[in-house]
Amino acid sequence: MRNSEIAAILEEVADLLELKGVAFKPNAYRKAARNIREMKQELETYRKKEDLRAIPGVGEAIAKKVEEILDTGSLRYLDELKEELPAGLLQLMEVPDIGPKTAMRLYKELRITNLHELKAAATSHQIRDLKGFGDKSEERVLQGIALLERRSGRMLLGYAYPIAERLRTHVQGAARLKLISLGGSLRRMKETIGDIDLLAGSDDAGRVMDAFASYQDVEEVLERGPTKSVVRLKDGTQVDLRVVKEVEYGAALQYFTGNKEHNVELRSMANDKGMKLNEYGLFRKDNNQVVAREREEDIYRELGLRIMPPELRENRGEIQASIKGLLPKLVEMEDVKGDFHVHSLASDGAATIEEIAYAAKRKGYEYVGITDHSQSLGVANGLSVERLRGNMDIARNIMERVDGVKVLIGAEVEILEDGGLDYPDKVLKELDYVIGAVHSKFKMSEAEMTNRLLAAFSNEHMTILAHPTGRVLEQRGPYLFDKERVFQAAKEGGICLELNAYVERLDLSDLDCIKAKELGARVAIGTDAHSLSQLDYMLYGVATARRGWLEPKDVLNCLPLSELVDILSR
Ligand code: DGT
Ligand code: CA
Ligand code: CA
Repeated sequence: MRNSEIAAILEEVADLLELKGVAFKPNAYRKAARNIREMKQELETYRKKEDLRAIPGVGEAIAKKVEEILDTGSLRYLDELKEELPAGLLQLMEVPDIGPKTAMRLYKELRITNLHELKAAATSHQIRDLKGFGDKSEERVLQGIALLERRSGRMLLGYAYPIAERLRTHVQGAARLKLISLGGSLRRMKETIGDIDLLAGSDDAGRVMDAFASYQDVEEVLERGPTKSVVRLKDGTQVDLRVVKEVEYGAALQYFTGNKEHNVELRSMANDKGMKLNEYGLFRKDNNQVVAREREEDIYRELGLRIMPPELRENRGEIQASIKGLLPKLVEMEDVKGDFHVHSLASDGAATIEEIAYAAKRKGYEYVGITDHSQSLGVANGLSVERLRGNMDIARNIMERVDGVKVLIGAEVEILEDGGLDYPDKVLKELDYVIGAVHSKFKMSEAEMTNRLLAAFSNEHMTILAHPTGRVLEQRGPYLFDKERVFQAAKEGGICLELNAYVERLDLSDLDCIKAKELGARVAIGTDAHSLSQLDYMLYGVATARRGWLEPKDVLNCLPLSELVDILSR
């Protein structure tokens, strides 16, 4: 470990302490970091002869931490601090120009908790109106985000999708097109997107390219050709548009939807049948005659297949299932009768229970579950028993006034280190249902985390396990636990596994949904919305469920209210 690396760890500690609002300590860590950085001798050598406490600014506590870093290469204290704060908030500070103070202000004043929300706020010009900010700083924030995105390379589905849909709608209208679609991983609704692909079918490609380039958010046209254009949008996103002849649209759409492995499989099937398949169509090998190309389903049909939804096209058995006529009838948005995971103003949400109830009603839901955080989660303003009871009263009151939608009173309750839940049983009993959640001590061993989850399952009030793996897309991997055992136990105990639809989570993932279904555990989709607009994240939850082969019978939200009651009370 070099001195600069050790200093960087201490500076990170200082940032996090500052973010938490701790006084004095951050400066102590900064001062120690600065002095260590400026030392001529490497600490590794220095400590063999001298006492670390002889370094200016390094007292007993910091010396111990430096020793731990030198011995182990990391610092447990830093890991613990990281666990206490929303992962997204740490990522805000990776944007150049955003330090802990700014991050905290963005959090407090605009309720921004992650890069996605920061980008949305900057794009809709909310940042420039903050005191001490302006057009310039807003612009720099956007540039900083674009930089970070280029570094990781992949965009989140929930971020890319609305951008692509708006652009698609614009091109469709401006060029008066019938045939236009998202393509690639975005059409397959994959959780992260490498680039945005659009495909149009038109015999007047010039008009389509003009419409594309004229979109208000286009910053620069990077490439413009007869069949393909590439633009960069103001927020840094890059979009490809391909235009093919109308008669070739189906073949091109099939090809550019992918995925690649799915396509390779289809090509080999075509080959076995004496045909060849490419982006222009399906042709007979002997005389090059066109077999199919106008419509996607024609291509599949001529290969002896039933067309399947794009979400399944990952070469995970969908081709075999299609041959045998065993494709699942996937869950759809129309099947969804409610949302199980919504935060209100009482904890860290932005809307009142009443606003949430009306928003759910407008969505045509039969029910919506209010699930604020429990008492131990201080950073998210978790509710004491007293405040929780107050919230229950408010919710009951609203139910009397708002009809046509049932407000379920739940809570997102911390699963403590020993697997206990964060409210006493008699309080849990008063709730309609309980979502148990792990938000702390992610670094337990696999055995410990498995026991922790199983212990939580043994509480009779536990209904749903929130974001079961704890992963945060592009930020934090899942914690360790025995997935088979836990999913199996969920099935046996009648506990649902959440598919958290929050764009940064999508947890369960598609593959985890497949596993849950295999083991017979039911899935409950919850948006984890912290504002009314985030109720729309249901789309990404349903998409992920579809990628996980889930059918309405596998998903708790597809049950009408009348059938829900028994399950929630277990
Ligand atoms: P991404 O952008 O990394 O999230 O993933 P995709 O699936 O969107 O991949 P992309 O953008 O490279 O290409 C779009 C589609 O074009 C892809 O899903 C399938 C098709 N494709 C691309 N390259 C090949 C290839 O080498 N062979 C075949 N058969 N299809 C390809
Ligand atoms: Ca792509
Ligand atoms: Ca592409």
